[in-house]
Parts: sequence; C-alpha cells; structure tokens
Amino acid sequence: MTTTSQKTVSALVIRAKFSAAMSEMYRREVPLYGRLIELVREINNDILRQNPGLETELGSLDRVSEERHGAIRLGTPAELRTMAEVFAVMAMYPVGYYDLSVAGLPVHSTAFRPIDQAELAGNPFRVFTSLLRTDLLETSIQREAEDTLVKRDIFTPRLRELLRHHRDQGGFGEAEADEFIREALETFRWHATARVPRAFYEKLLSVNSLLADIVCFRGPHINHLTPRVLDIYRIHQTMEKMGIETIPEVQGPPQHCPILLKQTSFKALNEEIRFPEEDGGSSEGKHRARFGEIELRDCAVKPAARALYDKLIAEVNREAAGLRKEAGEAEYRRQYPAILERIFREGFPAWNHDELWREKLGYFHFRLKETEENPGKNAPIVDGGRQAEEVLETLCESGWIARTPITYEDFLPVSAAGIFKSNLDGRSGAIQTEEPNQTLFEEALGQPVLDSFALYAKEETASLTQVMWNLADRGWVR
Ligand code: OOG
Ligand code: NI
Repeated sequence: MTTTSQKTVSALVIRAKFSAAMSEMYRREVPLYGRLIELVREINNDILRQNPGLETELGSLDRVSEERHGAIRLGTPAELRTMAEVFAVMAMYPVGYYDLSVAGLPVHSTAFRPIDQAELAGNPFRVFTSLLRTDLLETSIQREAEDTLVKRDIFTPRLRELLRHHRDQGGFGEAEADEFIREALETFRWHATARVPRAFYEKLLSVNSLLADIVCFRGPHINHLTPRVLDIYRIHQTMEKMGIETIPEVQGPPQHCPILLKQTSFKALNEEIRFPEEDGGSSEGKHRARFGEIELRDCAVKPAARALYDKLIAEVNREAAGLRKEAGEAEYRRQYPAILERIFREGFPAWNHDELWREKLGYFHFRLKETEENPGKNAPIVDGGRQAEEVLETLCESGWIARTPITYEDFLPVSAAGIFKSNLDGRSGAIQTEEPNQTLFEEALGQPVLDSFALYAKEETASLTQVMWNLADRGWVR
C-alpha cells in the first residue's frame, strides 16, 4: 500500500465537491438553470435577512443555497449496482422505494442520500435514481431494449478502476478523490448524439418516452438539478412572470402546511439530437429530457400523518383532474391551489410546527439549552420519577429545550409522478400495468432500501437521549 502517508479524503468532502462540480456542469449545459440558482439565492437571502432565527434552524444560507437534488434513470440492474457503489463513496445510501407504474411509467426508484445527521448537515446532496422495468414491457420490446442496453457501459474504465482502489484501500487520497469526481461526472453528462437509429428511438418513444430516454443514449444524463428555496410560491410566480413555462401547480401540501416537500418545475427543453443511421449517415430529431425544478423542504412527518397526506392528495388530484377535463388547463391552473387548500383544511389537523408537535404528527430534534441562553432563569429541577414525555413537555414550555422540526430529506411519489409526466414527449404512450415490485428493485440493487421513517425516528430518539444525558450531567434531575 502506497497511500499510508496520504490523508484520506472524507465522504462528505467528496460529496460536496461532486455536487458543486455537477452544478457547474449543468449550469453550462442548461443556462436557464444558472439563472434559477441566482434567483433562489436572492430569495433565500431576503427571507433569512427578515427572519434572523431561521438561519440556525435550517443551517446557514450557504448550506441552504448549496443544497440540491438531481435525478437519473438507469437501464439495467448492473448499472444500478455500480451506481450504488459510486454513491457509497460519497456516503449516499438508497432510502425508500417509489413505484411509478401507478403513473403509467415503466420505472421504479429510490433516493440515494446521506443518512447520518452530521453528513446531512454538512451537505445533503441526493439523487433520485430510477431503474427501467423491462418486466412491464411486451416481450419483443423488452428483448430489444435489453439487447441495446447490454452493449453500453455508462462508467469510464478509470472510474471502475478507482472503485476497485476504494474497495481495497477503504478510501481515497486527495488526487484520487479529485479524479473520482471528474470520472464519475462523465456518467451524468449530456450526449446530443443518440446510440440508435431514429426509427428505433421513435418505436420506443411510442411505448413510453422514458423508455426512449433510457435506452437510446450513451449514459443516464442528469435530467434536472433542484435547489432548495425558502419561498416556493414566490419563485413559481417569478418564473411565470419571466415567461418560463412552469408546471401548472406547485406539487405537494398547500402553502401554509409546513410538512414534507413542495416542488415546482419548468418543462423539459425540446433539444436537438442526432441519430446514427444504418447507411453510415445521420439524421436529426428532438428529445425532451432535461428540465429545471425548485423545491421547499419542511418538517418530516410520522407514518399516520403521511398516510393522511397521501389520502388527501389523492382526493385533490381526483377533483382537480375532473376540473381539468371539464374546464381546461387554464382553469385548472387557476383553481388548483384553492382545491388543495380546501381539502387539506378539512382533513389535515396541523398547520404549524407547534401543532405538528402537539398532535404527535411531526419528527422533531430536541436540544437542552445552555444556562447562558436563559439568563436570569433558575435551572429547571426535574423530578426523576416522572415520565420522560412529561419532562419534555414541561421543559419545552419553560423554554429550556429548543425544539426544531427535522427536515424531510426524501421525495413524494405523487409529486414525482406529476413531475415525470409533465416532461413526457407528447408522442409518448403509457404502461398499462400498475404493480409495485420492491423485491425486484432490491434484487437489482443487491441490497434492501432503507426505511426513511426509521431514520427520522432514530434521529429524534438520539436527540432526546442526549437531552436526558445533559440533564443528568448538569445535576438537574432529582
Ligand atoms: C425524476 C422525477 C422525480 C422529484 O423531485 O420528485 C423527482 C425524473 O424525472 O427522473 O426528481
Ligand atoms: Ni426532482
């Protein structure tokens, strides 16, 4: 081993650099993305200036404005497995299973993301990663798609070598880390030349446009990169005013319901591409894949609240779809926010963080304050015989415990389906079988996906345990 004298670069540093490099590449590929990043920064700056306490609650402006997720679509189990290794180098692990067959799409997905509190606080970069489901295709198309996919390698030979080094050495030195970032980035790059003739592309497109997007190119080009904004309605309106073609509705819970995730996006660009033809020449065409998205992240919620959210959003979509059919797109766009608001006002019981806490619907992080943070107040003396829950309640009320919502770090299948669908080519067909298959996904991945609820619960419990330790430590328990 030659690297003993070389310092190992942490997963966090590699992830932060990789996320920045990806952002830089996407900014060059899709200039509109660069403009949105600037807008987001301005809005975030503004909001943090007006709400001084917010910065510590959410992390610094730099963290919030650096924060983003991307998305890719892979073709084969082998690609998914190697991708999982690439992400593991950056301490990003598969969390959750998302079934998109319910939306007529031949993919299922997971999100690779950091899972540890310190890793998330340092840089929460995530990648929504989908895998083609050839099991939902007709046998002849299935065979053609698989035959085409097996002939490509989406990873550079050097990246494969570096992954082997990482396995053997358990880490990267600085030069290797930089090389890893450069080589891994190649997998996410856009290629304006397809790998297949135009007729084949169009055949796949007529089955489903995701199928064409996945099978016909050299790699799984990053299809969007989403920054985190602190006021999603403001950016949605700004985008509309700028003449950017947005999706008609902000996806997610209503404006004043501070849970989960809200998202808006601009529609996929129709980009020029070239097809190699069998006669040795080439032909031209257009392809829709890459778009822009912005999101707002709020409090993670417990399973019961999540089930309620899913039920209400399904109701909203049913009613709104009816309206769209009867009254058309413009009316749908105009009335959607009111439908969303009404159905949630009737059905969802918590509209601020205090209510989420009281109703036991949200996940929270607790911290015992220092005496200097409560000048002039006596130390709270806690009766050791009381239930932990009561102690917690009292200390929160008396201002000795700081309670902050745990940020939702994952995605929403209904929102994702809406975003996928708004970006399909108009010529796209839909898949008819609705059928989740998590086992198939996990077999492809070579490992089970992690349960996000368990991760949030663990984070909440760890902070409570810490509070109890600190109380005992300071001699405040009698
Ligand atoms: C992924 C769409 C889902 C999100 O934020 O929900 C997504 C894709 O189009 O590949 O990114
Ligand atoms: Ni997204």
